[in-house]
Amino acid sequence: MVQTVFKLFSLIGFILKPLTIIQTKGSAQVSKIQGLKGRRVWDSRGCPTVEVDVILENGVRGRAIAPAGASRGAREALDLRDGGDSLRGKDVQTALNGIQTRIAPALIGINAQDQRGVDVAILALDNSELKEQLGGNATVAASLAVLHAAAADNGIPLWRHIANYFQSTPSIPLPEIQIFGGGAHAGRRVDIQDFMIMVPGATSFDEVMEITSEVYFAAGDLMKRKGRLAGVADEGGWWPVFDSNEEALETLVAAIKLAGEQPGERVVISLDIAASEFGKNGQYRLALEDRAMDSGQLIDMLGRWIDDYFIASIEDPVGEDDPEAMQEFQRRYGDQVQVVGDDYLVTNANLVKTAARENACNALLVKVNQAGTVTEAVDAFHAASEAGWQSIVSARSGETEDASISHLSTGLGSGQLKVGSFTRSERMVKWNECLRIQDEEDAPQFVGGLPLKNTWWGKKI
Ligand code: 2PG
Ligand code: MG
Repeated sequence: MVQTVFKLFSLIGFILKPLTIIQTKGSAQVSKIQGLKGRRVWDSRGCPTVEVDVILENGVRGRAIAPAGASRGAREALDLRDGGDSLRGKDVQTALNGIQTRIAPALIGINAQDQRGVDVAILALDNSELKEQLGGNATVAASLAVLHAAAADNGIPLWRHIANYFQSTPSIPLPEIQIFGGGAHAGRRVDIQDFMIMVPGATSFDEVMEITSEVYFAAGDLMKRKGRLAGVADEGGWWPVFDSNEEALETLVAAIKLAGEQPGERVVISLDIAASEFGKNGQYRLALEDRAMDSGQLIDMLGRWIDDYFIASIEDPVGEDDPEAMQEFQRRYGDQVQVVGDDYLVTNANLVKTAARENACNALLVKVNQAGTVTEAVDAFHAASEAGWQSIVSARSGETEDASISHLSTGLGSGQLKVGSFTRSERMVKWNECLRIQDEEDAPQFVGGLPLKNTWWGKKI
């Protein structure tokens, strides 16, 4: 009897072993981490930030840099800064120290191909809710650097490694591109933060770039004609010299027309209201217009804008502390526009699930540094997909030459990518990286068209 059981086990082992070998020969090979090095580098606003180099035992390397937000959600992973007088309190020595003394020792010897295992090991070091001990800037740079090293180790592009590891269908995303900056990215010259365009009518990523270039410079020409050309805001969009928030929308529509496009045909408008920046407890104040309003009045105003200005997507229409108003906005306009949660969801799978249950949004903004690790960000993306939502992978207002998000958006097949405007290299590096990905032999398809049913855009085509 014992012998029969033993034979049975050996037989099962005999069948399973080759399968295991096939599996480990693919993406699951063992590539141990030999070391991690953090260093201070500088971002697009001239502020210090964290870069991490990972080296594997076989000599393969990976590198990533943490971005930094200016309009930050209250529940996102902490951007750990030293405080004090020097460098306006923004130095990152504490975060770097955590990388050297805690993250590196914990990751050495771990298989870089096991991204979830790596991220779990990082999380085990800091059980505070917002990664207050290590800092989200330290954890995100470490987590992303490992992802890069694993891709390099497999000899494949990062987007392909992401698609393999997370079992997704890659695609080249539809960009969301800022034409006018505002809010916290433009000294609060206007209240609304991002005035953007999308080109869902384009047939290729190249065509999106061309049309965006025409619209961007047409907007600059209009500003010049009015004597209002005053440089650019943090993300490269034109500095918003306007008398009202709505004037920015009027100018954007005029710029689309001046560029030879009919608004609502191939080109639509997308806004990030970033309402938490000018409102609390359901009370909002548009400083530019010296106008106070409650949630209902803000929602009414945005509804009118949707009707008047060819808007297809609105991010954070009300404050992150105003869930009833989010639900109300989604209820009233969720079948007309993409309702995106950024500060409201902070790339957190649990918050996405709650919002899906409460029907408070229909799209997620994915920022890896809000979550703090790659795995947590991808978990949030999966939660959004399960809810039937769209996802937009996004940069921060403080950026660098790191183009990981172009690969993340492509690899996950997120459908949309937001990286700021159409000038300044910390932005262009991300758009240009998509062009390079598109040129690869086995490049994925461009998704095109805003995949929303029932938007007025959708009704039009
Ligand atoms: C946002 C981002 C990018 P920040 O709010 O979506 O525009 O801004 O990185 O400052 O949070
Ligand atoms: Mg936002």
